[in-house]
Amino acid sequence: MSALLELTFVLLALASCRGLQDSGIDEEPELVFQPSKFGSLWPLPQKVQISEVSFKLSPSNFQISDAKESRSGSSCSLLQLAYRRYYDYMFEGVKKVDRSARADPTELLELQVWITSPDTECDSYPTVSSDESYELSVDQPVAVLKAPKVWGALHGLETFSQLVYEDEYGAKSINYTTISDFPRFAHRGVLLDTSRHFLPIKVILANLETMAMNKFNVFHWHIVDDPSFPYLSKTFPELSRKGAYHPYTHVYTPADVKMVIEFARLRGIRVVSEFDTPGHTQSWGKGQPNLLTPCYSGSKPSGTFGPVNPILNTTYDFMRKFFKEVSSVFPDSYIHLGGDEVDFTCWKSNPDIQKFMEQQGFGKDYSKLESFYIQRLLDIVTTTNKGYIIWQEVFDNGVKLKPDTVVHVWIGSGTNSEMSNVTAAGYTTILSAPWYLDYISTGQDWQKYYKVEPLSFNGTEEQKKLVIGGEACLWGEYVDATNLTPRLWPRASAVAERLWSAKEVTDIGDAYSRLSVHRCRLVERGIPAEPLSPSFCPHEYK
Ligand code: CP6
Repeated sequence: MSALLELTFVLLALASCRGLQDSGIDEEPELVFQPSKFGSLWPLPQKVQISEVSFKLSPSNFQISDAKESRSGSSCSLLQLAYRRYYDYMFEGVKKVDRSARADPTELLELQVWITSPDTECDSYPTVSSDESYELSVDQPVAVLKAPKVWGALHGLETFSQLVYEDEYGAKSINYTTISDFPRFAHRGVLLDTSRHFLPIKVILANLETMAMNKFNVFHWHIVDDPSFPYLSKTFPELSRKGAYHPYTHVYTPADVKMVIEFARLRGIRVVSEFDTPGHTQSWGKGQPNLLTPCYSGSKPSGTFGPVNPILNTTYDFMRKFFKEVSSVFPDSYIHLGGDEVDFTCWKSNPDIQKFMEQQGFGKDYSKLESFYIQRLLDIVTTTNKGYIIWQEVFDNGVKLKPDTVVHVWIGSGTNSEMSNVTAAGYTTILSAPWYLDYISTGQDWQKYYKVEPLSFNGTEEQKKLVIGGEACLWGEYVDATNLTPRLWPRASAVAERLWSAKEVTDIGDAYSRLSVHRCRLVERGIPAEPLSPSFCPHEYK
């Protein structure tokens, strides 16, 4: 189906259904569906020129291959696997008839992938400073995708696959196109929470695949929390044996974790694990006696437990061993250490903690005790040679942080003073406050996420450079395998474009047109992404 026909269908759908206005955010003017001159590209590349001239693509003649000049040979399995994935996405369901006859002169026969830098990074892990840029030229006789590193090539393959459409006779086509592209922000993440509900590996991998289709590059794995501890630790196997929802079925074994990390790497995605302490740790207490603070009721222990006990040496011995393991299991150079929402009630009730507070001269200020714990934890993690990310409270409490600490802002609006304060203090920052996708309401709330401008806070140019990106968060209280994908997609796609595309890309009508088609593409690729409005997808008629 041609892009034009595809769009006509959507137009018809809109005309026959006047529900769009009702389904939008109340004060929004009605979005009129107008085909974007950028087709269905999502997120929109930095520079795009698409001409009217088109070429045909046939499954039997078309191939993706390494350019002769490419610095990465056929030995780069990351690229070879990506060629296959994208070939399959482009020709899904199209019969491969053997047309050994000459190709049509207007046919595009090849996409050549040319890695230009001597160190292609084929066998490395992506990092926050990876070069993700690429240049794509779709022209006869061959299209060329040029990228310094494999990471840009992966993004370019996704873009190329998004340029392919069906003409009115069902033949695959692509227009003469020139694209030059790179991300606006280096850190573009999605947080999934596998503690409130266990997420089967299959669901995590499907999410990583969808992240790649949206050029996200960080999977923030909020792997454990109060309700369950599904991470199987080799050093402390009791943690998941007692703390997981089920000791065998609801755990991530070392092999599972490896698979997630490799699947993500092959798509240019970093896996940043979060082991949140000292709060949010109820599940840790089940398999690690004496780790949590016993709460008191009057002069007696009440039998309940609070945050990690910060006054025992054994706590720090445990953390040293635990984070030594974590730092070797997860290859990323950052670990997220949490530090959010510490409830002081239990600490206040405990006489030993009260005594310790007095000895240390902390008075009644329990945030000083929290800082005391975090300070020691940061020193421990520093010895593993990892950088760390912490939730904003740790900064707010005045903990002494290494200059390269990343502060994750989750409270307030995008324009909040927290962004000003954190960057004024010289810290690198990630923004999540406006992007809590577990919060749902009726209507097109993707527009609310889309309209956020991450750099709209008060601050100097120097401060704004410290904002390395953001994350869409999908907390797991009401999310499991049954509803994760439609709740996250395509709403997270709005965040993806905000973090990738140029600052000036803010036309909500154009975004709506492209996102509608992008959402149909996700569904066609097997991702059950929810609809934006009353509409239908062209593939429903195949
Ligand atoms: N779990 C953890 C959560 C939240 C946080 N940390 C959270 C708090 C408030 C809202 C949404 C999520 N569920 N560990 C805060 C970072 Cl509105």
